[in-house]
Amino acid sequence: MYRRTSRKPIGFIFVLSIIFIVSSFLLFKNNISSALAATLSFNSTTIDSNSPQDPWGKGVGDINGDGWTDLLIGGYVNGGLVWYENGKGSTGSDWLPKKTIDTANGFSTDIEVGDINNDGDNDVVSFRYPVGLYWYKSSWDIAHTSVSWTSKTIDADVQLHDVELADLDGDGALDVVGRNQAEFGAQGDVLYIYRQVPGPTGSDPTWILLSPSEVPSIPNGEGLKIADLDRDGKKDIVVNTVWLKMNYCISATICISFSTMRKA
Ligand SMILES: [Ca+2]
Ligand SMILES: [Ca+2]
Ligand SMILES: [Ca+2]
Ligand SMILES: [Ca+2]
Repeated sequence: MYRRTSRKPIGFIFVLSIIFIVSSFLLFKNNISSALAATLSFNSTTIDSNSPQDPWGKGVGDINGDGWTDLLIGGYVNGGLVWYENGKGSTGSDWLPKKTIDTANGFSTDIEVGDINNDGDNDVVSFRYPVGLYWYKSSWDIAHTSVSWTSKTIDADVQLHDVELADLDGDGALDVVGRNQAEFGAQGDVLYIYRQVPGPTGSDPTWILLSPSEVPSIPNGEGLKIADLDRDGKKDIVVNTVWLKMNYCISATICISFSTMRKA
């Protein structure tokens, strides 16, 4: 007796499955690409058509403490050191006209914002070419609508390309780290670490430059970042191919020490 055999088209189902999987993957990939393309679109906006000339110095930070990030520009040729208030915190406009921090020229490649003297208002740290590292003390009026600035010298003789602020020794006061660059005949293999020694209330801090024996040597180059890489609560220093693990001891004799950690 002839008995009809029911054969499942396994091969056909397999091919269909492969087509489905590949199609799904391509659709997913295209959707992701489209989403990324949409996310990564940028609009160029002119903030100031008459900005300081050769704006080597660029920085961001909340100068007026309204929760909105403001911009800072330092002119090398002219225009001085200025800040642009983010108007979202006041008028609702994007950016307010620049306000001058320092009319001097020669501002170089980095600007940082932080409350150096712990009075509750952010200050500014920057440097000029060929030499000079400064912090600018902010003084606000009672209504906190107008600010004046006083230039304070950290090191009049150092030449830098990068600067960062962090409380390296855990005493609650911001310290300053700087580095030059390997190009243009300069050397970027030295870290300049200035530990802040806060003054009595109302007076300015002093700065202690750590000696070469207290700071590990680093490779030549440029660029600088500070972050707590190993999450031990102590800020570490990152440069090319190396990070310096902070081991501070906070006691009657405050100290800073580093372990050099090279890239694996
Ligand atoms: Ca602001
Ligand atoms: Ca301050
Ligand atoms: Ca400190
Ligand atoms: Ca750490």
